[in-house]
Amino acid sequence: MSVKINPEKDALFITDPQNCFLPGGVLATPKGDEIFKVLNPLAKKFKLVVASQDWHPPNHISFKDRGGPWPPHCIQGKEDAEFSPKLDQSNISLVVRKAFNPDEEEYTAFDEHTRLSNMLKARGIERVFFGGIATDYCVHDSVIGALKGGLDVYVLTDAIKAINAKPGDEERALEDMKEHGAKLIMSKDIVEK
Ligand code: VGL
Ligand code: ZN
Repeated sequence: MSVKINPEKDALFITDPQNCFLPGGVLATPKGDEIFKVLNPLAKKFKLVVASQDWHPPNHISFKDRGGPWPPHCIQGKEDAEFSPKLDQSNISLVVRKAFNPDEEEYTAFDEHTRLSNMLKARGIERVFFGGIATDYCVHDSVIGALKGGLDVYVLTDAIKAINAKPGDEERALEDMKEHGAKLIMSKDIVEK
């Protein structure tokens, strides 16, 4: 399988490349920082690179003290919520923050708050290539959101990492994205036009 990049019609989407989801962070994905050696060079091949940022207020509904599943993480303005120092930010031209409403969980960056699909389509984007964290939460939900928004979606399986809160979450997320129409590829399948 080889996929040719068309910089006018293709965008790279880097999901939540934040300290809290990387080794040393409160919601670390094992080997999470390995995504950067794939994504940093790849980003140079795209004209439009978008990154999302989980951006919670301190009283967010997803936190355990409010009955949610997670310890406090990605709190607005804190070190934990910053992009990893390993991420080359020089190629990123748009950052989309999400899950900032205290009473709403939001694993997708492609919802009615951001209207991201429409914005990308208005710029001529037809295909979005996904990397980032976490396969079983924000990558999965953003991929489904982008597909529902009418975009063609490619998931870069060597540029994503899972939390795996329950065994098998990663496999189920990959299967579900595929069933919804996402194409699972490796970064080496991408060739420049
Ligand atoms: C995420 C758990 C909680 C993610 C965000 O970015 O996948 N996971 N908040
Ligand atoms: Zn979160």
